[in-house]
Amino acid sequence: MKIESAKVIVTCPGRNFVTLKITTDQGVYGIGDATLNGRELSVVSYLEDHVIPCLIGKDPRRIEDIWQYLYRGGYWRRGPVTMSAISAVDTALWDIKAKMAGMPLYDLLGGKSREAVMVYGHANGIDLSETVDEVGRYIDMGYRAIRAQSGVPGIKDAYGVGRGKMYYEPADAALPSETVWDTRKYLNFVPKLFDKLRDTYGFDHHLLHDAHHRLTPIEAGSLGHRLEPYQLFWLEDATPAENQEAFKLIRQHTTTPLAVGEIFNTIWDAKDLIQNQLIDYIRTTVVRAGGITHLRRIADFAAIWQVRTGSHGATDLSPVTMGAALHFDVWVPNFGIQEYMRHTPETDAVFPHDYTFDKGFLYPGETPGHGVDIDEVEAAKYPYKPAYLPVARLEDGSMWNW
Ligand code: EZ4
Ligand code: CO
Repeated sequence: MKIESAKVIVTCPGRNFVTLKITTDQGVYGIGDATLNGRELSVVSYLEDHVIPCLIGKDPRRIEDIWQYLYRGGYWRRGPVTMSAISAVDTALWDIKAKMAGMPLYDLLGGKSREAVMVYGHANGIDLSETVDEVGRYIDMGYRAIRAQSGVPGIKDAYGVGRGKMYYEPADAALPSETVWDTRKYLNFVPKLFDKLRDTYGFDHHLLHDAHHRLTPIEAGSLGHRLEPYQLFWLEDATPAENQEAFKLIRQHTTTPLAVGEIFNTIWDAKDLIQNQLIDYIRTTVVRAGGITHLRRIADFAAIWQVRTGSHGATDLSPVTMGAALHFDVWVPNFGIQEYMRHTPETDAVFPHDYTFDKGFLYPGETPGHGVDIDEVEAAKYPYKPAYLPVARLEDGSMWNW
């Protein structure tokens, strides 16, 4: 059995997605997501110019060998462009193998460990009262877990308050838009938000919050401590994690659970955080951290230290990643939670899929493979449009972390 052809499909049904489709000489095909928000075309080139020529003629059943070939064989290891490309190949090959076996992907991984995947939705509003109302709307829709992000008095473009409510989308401009950030105003506001949320809705739902890399370790420790009365499910990306040791300081000051890892590419980005038990949830995803093959390795390592999974699932991760992630989630023993942001109807039409939402849970389907396809005729209707994430500056003009 051989890989006969492979192609990259770029489409923009409201936002850009990059998809790899691998076809075998027996007619079976598989697809993988390669979308890297704001840097999409670099992965297109990496795949078309440097990966696809090496894949043609290889045996698609040898997933592990192909993974090692692209990782070790590339010499230049790791990084988001390389690892998103490897992820796309790996996801497509698992899709092919599961289709050949006639099994949903979760059966190939070892079968279901649970019946359903708990997801968290995104409530956001321009101010405290709108955000409180939005959380109520998510509770009414059946969500068990809700992330709350709010506009902050005195900060015009706080993270998490994008255009639109049903379909939050931060990559909004042909060149990066500039936002202004003020940590003092933010730290003053966030405990008030969660105080109001618990006061209004009680303690039966999981509440989450994303600090989106804005704080220093000691600021994060202080915020975590002040949020303890509100029993968050997690505080996400409290501080940048290039320096994994930075989380020691946060841990010394708070028992608020910590999550990190949506921008991580390999186990090496998370090794110290996990083995020193500096985090509670690892947020690596199928598309960013080397596909099913590598994500499984991270999860098994994390299980030793009682760190659970909480995969990234924003709208820039295509339905292909969502579908594959659900098969992974329903199998992985140390599952924690899955992020879920709805895609637009246009996106859902480009990527027909069989996963379903019911009462706060997502369910992978039963069709062989990961259950997500691409409609190439639909995809061709939406040509690529440059779109960047915003950047952030402090009030004095210094660059900060968006
Ligand atoms: O900013 O996916 O938890 N979710 C997030 C996202 C990220 C985007 C970046 O492409 O932090 O909203
Ligand atoms: Co995040």
